[in-house]
This record gives sequence, C-alpha cells and structure tokens, in this order.
Amino acid sequence: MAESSPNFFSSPATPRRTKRKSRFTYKNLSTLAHSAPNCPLRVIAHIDLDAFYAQCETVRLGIDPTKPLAVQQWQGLIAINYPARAFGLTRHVTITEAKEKCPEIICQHVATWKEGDVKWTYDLDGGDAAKEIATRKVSLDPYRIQSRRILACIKDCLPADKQRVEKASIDEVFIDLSAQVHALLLERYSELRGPAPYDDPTEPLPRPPSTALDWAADALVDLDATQSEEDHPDWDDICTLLASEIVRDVRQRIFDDLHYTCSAGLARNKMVAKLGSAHKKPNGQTVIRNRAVQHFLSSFKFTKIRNLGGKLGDEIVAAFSTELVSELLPVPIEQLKKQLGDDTGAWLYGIIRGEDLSEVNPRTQIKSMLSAKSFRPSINSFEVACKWLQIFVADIFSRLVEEGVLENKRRPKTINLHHRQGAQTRSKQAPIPMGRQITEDGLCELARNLLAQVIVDGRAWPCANLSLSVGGFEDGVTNNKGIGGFLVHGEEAKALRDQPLRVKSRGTREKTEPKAKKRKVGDSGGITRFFGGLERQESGNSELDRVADDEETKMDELQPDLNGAEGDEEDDLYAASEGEGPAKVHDAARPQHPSQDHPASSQSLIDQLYPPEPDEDPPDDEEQGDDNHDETNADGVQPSADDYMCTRCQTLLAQANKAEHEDFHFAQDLQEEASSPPRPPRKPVPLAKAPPRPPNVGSTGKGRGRGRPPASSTLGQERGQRKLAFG
Ligand code: DCP
Ligand code: CA
Repeated sequence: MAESSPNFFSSPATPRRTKRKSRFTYKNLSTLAHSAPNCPLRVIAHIDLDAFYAQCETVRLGIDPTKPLAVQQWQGLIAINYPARAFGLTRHVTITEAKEKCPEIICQHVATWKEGDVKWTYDLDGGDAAKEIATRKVSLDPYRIQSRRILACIKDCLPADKQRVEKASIDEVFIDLSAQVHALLLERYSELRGPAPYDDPTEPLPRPPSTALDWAADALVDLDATQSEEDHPDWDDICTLLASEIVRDVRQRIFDDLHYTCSAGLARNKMVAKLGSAHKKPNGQTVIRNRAVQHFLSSFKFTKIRNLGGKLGDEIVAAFSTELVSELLPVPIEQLKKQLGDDTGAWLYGIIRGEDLSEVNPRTQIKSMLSAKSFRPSINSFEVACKWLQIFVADIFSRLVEEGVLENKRRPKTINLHHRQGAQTRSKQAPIPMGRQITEDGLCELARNLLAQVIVDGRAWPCANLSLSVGGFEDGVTNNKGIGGFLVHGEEAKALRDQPLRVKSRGTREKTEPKAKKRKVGDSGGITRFFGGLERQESGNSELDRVADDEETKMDELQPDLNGAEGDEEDDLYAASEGEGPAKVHDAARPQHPSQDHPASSQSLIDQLYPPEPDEDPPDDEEQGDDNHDETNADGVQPSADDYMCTRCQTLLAQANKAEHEDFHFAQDLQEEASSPPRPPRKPVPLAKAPPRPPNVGSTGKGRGRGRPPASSTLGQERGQRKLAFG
C-alpha cells in the first residue's frame, strides 16, 4: 500500500551529541514486558479506518477507490470518501449540494430491513429513501461484519501471546505494543539480554547504538523546542521505531487481504496516539516520539483532545479565555485546581502535557446488541409498534446467531425496551428465561410484553423512538460451566417448563423510578463530574442496569469501560452529530434522554452526550393532555358526540384517544395473562378515580380477539401516519 505522506524525516547519522548513559533502567525494560501503563518505554498505536463506511461500500461494490463516493442514510450523508472530500464535501452537505459540487459522486444508500425480511438488503434505491423511511430501518450490519474481519486480520498479524488489542469503535483500535516491542528489543539488541549490573534494577541500560533511525515513510512529528535531532536517540525512540514497523506491516496486511486503507498514530499513550492517527489522513502513519509530544500538543486546541470536546472544554475555555493548549500550559496547577476543582484541574494539567495512563483494554466481546428506530412521524398504536419490534428482533436474532447463541456459546440474560414519547424515555427490562433455546418468537413475545407494560403505565403514544436491546451476555463454555451452565434444575426448571416464555412484570424495572433510588454520581465538582456521568443513567450496579450503556459508540470519546460493546444503528440521527468528542456518540446508544432524575452534577455530560432531539410532529394528544381528560371525567361532564365511554372501565374519553385506550386494555390483558398465578378479572375503574395515567379510556377489547381494534386503530393517529402500511 502506498504511503501518502511525503513528510518524513530520518534522524541524521552525524554529528551526534552522545550521552553516556541511557535515561532508562533495567526496571523500565522489565515493566515494558508487562505493558505497565507507567512504563516510560511504553508504545501504543491507534489505527483508524479511512472514511470507513464509504470504503466498505467501495470494496463491496468493487468500485475504483479513486472515484468519489458517499454513503447515504435516508436524506443525509454519513460517510464521504477522500476523493469526494477533495470536492469540499463533508457529512454536513445535503445530497443535492453534494451532487452539485461533485456531479459524478456515487451515493450508496446503507442496507435496510423491512417488515417480513429475514435479512437486511441493499435493495433501497437512494432516490426512494424519503418515501421508504417510514417502513424501513437501517442496518449497519455490513459495516460491523467488515469491522470484525479487520479486527481479526489485525489480531492475526500480532503474536498471540503478546497482543493487547482494544476495539475502540466500529473502525478504530488501540494496540498496546509494549510486550511485543520488548521481545523484539531483546531479539535485536543482545546487550539488553543480560541481568542488571550488580543485580540492581535501577541501573541505567547501556546506550543504544548510534546508527540513524530509519522512519521509512512515517510522518515524524518534529521534536520539542528543547530537543534536537542531533541528540543521541534513546531506547524510547527505538521502541517507537520498532512499533512503527509492526504497525506498518499490520496496515499493509489489512490492505493486501481486505483492501482497506487506514491511518495510524504511535505514541506513548492512547490520548496522543489517537491524535496522531488523525494527523495524516488518509493512509498515513504518524509517529510522536516522547521528545515530540509537547511540540505536537502545543499546536492543538485542547478542545480537540479526547473528553475535552464538550461542556468541560467549554467551561475551560470560559474560565481561561483560550482554547489553545499552548496558552494553558503556563497556568499553574493550583490555579487549574482552584477554578475547575482538584480532580479536574490535576487531570487537565497532566493531559495537556501528554500524560495519560489509561490502559488498552483487550476485552472485545460483545456486551449487548441494540436495534432502534426513530419515527417520523411518530407511531400511535401497539399494532404498528409490534411490527417494528418484529424487525428489531429479526435484526438482533441474526446477530445472536452469529454470536453462537444457537450453539450455546454465548447467551444474553436480559432484554430491554426503551420507549420515547416526547421528552420522556422509559425503559422496561426483563430476564430472558434460562433453560431453553432462545428463539425469534420467544424474543418477540418478551418484547411485546415489555411494550405492553409501557402502555399499561400510560402515555405511550405517540411514540417517537423505540429500541430493543439484549445484554448481560454470558459465555457458555467458560468457568467450567459448559452448556450445562445454561440449564436450570429442580423447581426453577419445573416453573419454567410450565410457563410460557413471557415477561414477569415484577422482573422489570423502569428508568423513571424515584430519584431516591438512583445511584448518586459524584457531585464534588471533580473529574467524576464529567466522566462519571454515563453511569447516572442507570439505577444500580447490576448487569441489568448497564445494558443500555453498552451500545456501539465512538467508544474512544467515552469511558474505557464502554468498550467491547456491539451496538447498532440509529436510523437517521447519527449524521446530525458530527463533531468532536462525545457528540459523535451514536444516537442509537442514547439509552435515555436526560431527565430530572439525574443528579444535577452529571447533567452537563448527559446533555453533551445526549443532546435533545428536535421534537418531531408535536403530538396532538399531548397538547390536549391526558390530564385534561381525566379532570373532565372527574367533573362529570356529559359525553358529547366526540366522546365515547369505555365499557370496560367506564371512563369517558375523546374519540381521538379511543385507539390508544384500547391498546391500554389490550396491554393490560396481556400483562395479566403473563402474570402468575392468574388473577381474577379486573374490577372496572370507577370514573371518579381514574387510574394513574393510563391512556384515557376503554373499549370492548376482549370481544375482538385479544382486544385488538381493527379499523379504529387509525383514529388517533398523526397526520401521515396512515401511510405506514407494512408489506
Ligand atoms: N459515522 C456516522 N456519523 C457520524 C460519524 C461517523 O455515521 N457523525 C460513521 C460513518 C463513518 C464511521 O462511522 O464512516 C467512522 O467514523 P469516523 O469518524 O472514523 O469517520 P470516517 O471513518 O468516515 O472518516 P475518517 O477518515 O475521518 O476517519
Ligand atoms: Ca475512521
């Protein structure tokens, strides 16, 4: 693969100022072997695929990679290849603008699912995207598959016993090359093999040879002002050089085997390596030697640094009236602490000096899977929502099959439904019963029951966003458990056998639970204020609670412990979140919009990660407000021609809300059926004591086979919603 950057330097062979001893000790060398984060010889690489989705399409379609191509998602462009970028195109341009600026551009729409499909397809013509948005959902599976192939290729290039690879997002990895470089050092430099003189590990290492270092085609960042290329290279330079050779080979293999180009950054830690990979794109490799870190960082706005792209960055800009690293460097640590709090101040002081001890976390196993859809216009009935749930389940199930669920290699323990209505997001969770094969039908039923619970709670419609996820994956073969680990015995087994695969309502948890039950996120004003924020979304420590945080994001912009997740697409929102930092989070990963439940101290990060979406199609019945109807009923107002009385619960409501109310009863019936032991029939709810927030009123649900209203279900729909005719 051709290296793009002509911008390389080699360390000159002469003249040199020779230092007598290495700055590094035998102890440093031994900690390198263990990838210790504080080892001064440590080397980390960050590899980022160039215009990833666009390359996936180019490779898939066998298109000449020099042709301009963009990936379309509905009416937006979510990836632009570099030939198209040469025409000034970015993710922000519309398709019309893109075609004006670059008439020959190929706009390839992403794959989509539609109802009844057993697999996503590429059969949507980009020109029809606007028409089809209401009946299809995007699939990013093709990109996930390529991502996995690339990850496998990378791992295949590295020695099994010394590799430490972290999948940071769908198209990025961090690699800690320390252990491999340590082995190479000993192999190539015999003088390092012996024991430390006097058996004292604090003894300095012998000097490296004074031969010129050949950085090949790497973009070598210039040294700090206090350093000189004439200085004798030390072992850290050699380590970086060896790592750079390894990464060049890895990139070459990715290109040779899979035809993808990528860019890489090499440095002593993740933060600097990541900035490095973006330095010379596409197809470039940037090396930031330890002696060049300060020079490299000084040229940046600190708002470009990981975790400083959002509110925290803004606060710092406001506090110090600058966004330049170079202007923040002279600020004493005490002043940073005073203005930002001790933890944040100390962290910032280190980070702008290139200090980052975060580890490369090799966990790459999927923790959860999510399938989601935003509805424009919103949807208004259980029936329609169930069709989407069926698509979500098909999507998730196909991924579960790939994950080895059918062979019991791995298995999720929980299923989650997130439902958004206006600004309110609600979640329901339930365990996936053990002891039996997970099936598509079984998951569908669980999902429907979760939705039924949302409906029972009221205010389910109009629904602007639904997402379904499974999480809490367990290995089937670890811990000597084998397949037997999935089996249940005795009473539990009997209970399961006798019971349909249904949600037990008691097993669910709602995210709108009272504030008092929420775990408090540190509100000291320290660094946790900014980085602990993600956890605020969940109500506890359990695996159940963590599920929603695991969806695919641009992980590196978030916390390390979000890594390893397999997430999914959001249909139409990601493209709107271009920019640095957490704003690049997939909207599909938005488990819950910030609500008043969250402690104020974490609100800033929440806002930053999950900016509110514009409310689409202000809901008619929300404007009317359910409360009004209840009050009207309580006041004993007589029914008008526009009202009707539910025969099941004797509640009076507007005709427009009839369908929703029927859904409510249907959902309630479903839930009761699922409860064990069976309960006696419900008593009608007296008019004056309207139940807490169910949609207003009722129908003769049961008489219509499971309570589904056939034609009337469109009554309360929004404008345009009737178009949502599947298949
Ligand atoms: N992506 C998206 N919407 C965004 C950002 C990214 O859908 N706002 C998707 C499409 C990208 C992929 O994620 O191809 C990887 O994101 P990157 O930010 O790494 O962007 P690219 O890989 O496209 O380009 P670059 O070469 O700048 O890395
Ligand atoms: Ca990329």
